Amino acid sequence: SAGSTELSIDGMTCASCVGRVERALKAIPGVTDAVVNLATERATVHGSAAAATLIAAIEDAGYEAKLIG
Ligand code: 9UX
Repeated sequence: SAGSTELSIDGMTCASCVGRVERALKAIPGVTDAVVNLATERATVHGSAAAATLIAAIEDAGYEAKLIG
């Protein structure tokens, strides 16, 4: 695969938030999979999309996101 990106996400409070964020990420060209964990407030995103594009999509969905090491 083209690698993966780890993001921290702020503002998710229920399981439906997880679904919303995963759907937003999977809609981005180049994203092959996205897994969001409510408890850890992190997302693992696989594929070739730029981190800034991922963050913008999460913010458009109503959450805050940051790239983490
Ligand atoms: Mo749940 Mo998340 O009722 O934005 S969908 S809090």
